[in-house]
Formats: sequence, structure tokens, C-alpha cells
Amino acid sequence: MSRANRGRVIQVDAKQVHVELDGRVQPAALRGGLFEDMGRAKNPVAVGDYVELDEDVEGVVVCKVSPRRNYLGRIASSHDPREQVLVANVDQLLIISSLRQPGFSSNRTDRILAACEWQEIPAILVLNKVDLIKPEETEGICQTYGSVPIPVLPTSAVSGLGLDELGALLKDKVSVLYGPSGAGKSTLLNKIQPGLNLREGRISKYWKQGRHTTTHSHLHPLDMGGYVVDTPGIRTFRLFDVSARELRDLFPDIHRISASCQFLDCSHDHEPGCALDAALEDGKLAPSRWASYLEMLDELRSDPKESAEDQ
Ligand SMILES: Nc1nc2c(ncn2[C@@H]2O[C@H](COP(=O)(O)OP(=O)(O)OP(=O)(O)O)[C@@H](O)[C@H]2O)c(=O)[nH]1
Ligand SMILES: [Mg+2]
Ligand SMILES: [Zn+2]
Repeated sequence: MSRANRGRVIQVDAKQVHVELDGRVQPAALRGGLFEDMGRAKNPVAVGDYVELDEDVEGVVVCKVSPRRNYLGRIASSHDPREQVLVANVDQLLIISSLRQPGFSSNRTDRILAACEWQEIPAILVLNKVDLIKPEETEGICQTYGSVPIPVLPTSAVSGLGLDELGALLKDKVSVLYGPSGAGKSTLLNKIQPGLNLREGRISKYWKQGRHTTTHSHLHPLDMGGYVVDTPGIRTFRLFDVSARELRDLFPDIHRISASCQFLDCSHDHEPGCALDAALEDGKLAPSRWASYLEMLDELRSDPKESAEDQ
């Protein structure tokens, strides 16, 4: 390999990355220089990154990472306050959630949505496993997120509901499926494209052991056009390095209402004349959205190491 070649990272392992280039997959190590000047980042390369490859005595190596159009990042873990980049250069993020097995977490959903807003990544909320619930059980969630506004798509990998719409959303785009373990990310992708043969969890194992079936993020091409990134399930999600002022703008519904707050820099947690009080009373703002915002505000005012959880 005499000249540098440009490709896209489809998977990152402990010692090497897999790069798609010219229609094939090339394993490559990371050149040492990539670990210099990383600032507060944990990983120099993420799935979805465009990289340049070179060959040296050690074999094929990644020598350069192209600037990112956007990325999904978070605080790495409770023991590691650096920023972990989960995926880069995507057109949209689909939060795959369910109301049962596992139950819906508005807190986790709101955190992921704030991260998307931060990087201007369009987000869609998928409510999977609707075969396990009554149709009216989705109403509250549809209303809350519809008024953010975030599109909400009910699906069932069992009954097939919403799968055509999901396929249409994924076509010709680079999408990342993200959310808690067991919500059905891999199962939905297998329904959209059976040839992917992604490993699906066995429900009995899961709820007893809380296991993650998908262990690595992987970017897959879709036959109909587009790419999807299947990711391992997450428990908690904490935004990296956002100020209190910035956080307010990451909740579009709260941001809109705040135009009527008495103070221009109202943080909506104690000030008199806060417009959120009336909005909550009139049902114009979901209490769960306000609770998520307050929890995140509290966290970023305290030591970031104190309340984060792994995964
Ligand atoms: N009832 C029902 N079960 C589903 C549905 N979708 C997925 N499942 C089941 O849920 C379990 C978990 O599905 P996975 O696709 O492995 O979930 P995942 O989100 O990829 O989980 P991780 O890889 O651990 O992050 C499997 O037993 C699936 O058969 C659905 O729409 N309805
Ligand atoms: Mg999976
Ligand atoms: Zn206010």
C-alpha cells in the first residue's frame, strides 16, 4: 500500500479497527501518534469515522482520522470522566425503547435526546414491543415526545407493526440504533434485513442476568441503500462537558417556554416568575421532561465522577 487510502470504520476492537474500503474490510492497527493530542477524549477512533490507512513495518495502520460531521459522545464511565465517542458521522439516531421488558425510562430517553440536540443529530423515538401492551399505553409517551417535537414510531418485531415505516426511515441514510439492552435493536434490524443475522438475546437469560447480547457497535450496509449501526445496550448516559446555560437549550420544549420566564437567564429550578410552573400546571410541559432536565442540571453542577454508572 504505497499511498494513503481512505475508508470508513465499521468496528473498533481493543487492538485494531475494521475499515471498509473499496468494498472490502481491512483490519488496521492505530498509529501511536493518534493517541497524542487527544485532549479529554477516551478513544481516538469511533465507528463511522473516515480514516486514512497507510502501511508501515507493523502492517496496515490508521494514520489519520478525518474531521467529524457530528458524533454521539458521553462521559465514559463512573471511573473515567473522559469523553467516549460512540459513533461518528451519522444522519440520524433512533432510540429503540419499549414499555415492557425493559420498561420505558424517560430519564434515559431525555439524556440521549439532549446529546442529539447538542450535535444536531435528528432523533426518532421507536417504541418497540407494542405487542406486549395495550395500544392506549403509548399515548402519554407519544404526547410528551410529540410536543418536544420528536417523531415517535410504535413497532413490533413480533406482529410486524411499523416495520415498513422503519425500513423507509433507514433507507439511504446512515442511522444509529441506540437504547437499553433488550429493547430489540438487533431483532428489528434482522427483520428489516434478515441476511444481517445479528445475535438476538434470549429473553429468559436477559431478565435474570441483565446481559448485553450485542457487545460491539458495528456499521452494516443495507441492501436497500444506507447503513445502520447496531450498538450494545446502555444503562445510563451522561453528557460530557455541557454548561448549565447550554443544557437549557438542549430541551427544545423547555427552551420554547422559557421565552416567558421573568429572568432571561432563568435556570428553571428556583427563580421567581419561571414560566415552567404554569406550563406544567396547564399540561403544556410533561413533568418527566422537567425532572430529567433538573437531574442533569444537578449533575453538571456537582462532580461528574460522583453519579455516573458504567454502560
Ligand atoms: N414481544 C416482543 N419481543 C421482542 C420484540 N423485539 C425484540 N424482542 C425480543 O427481545 C429480546 C431482546 O432483543 P434484542 O434484539 O437482542 O435486543 P437488543 O436491543 O439488541 O439488546 P442488546 O444487544 O443487549 O443491546 C429478544 O428475545 C427478542 O426476541 C418485539 O417487538 N416484541
Ligand atoms: Mg443487540
Ligand atoms: Zn424559568
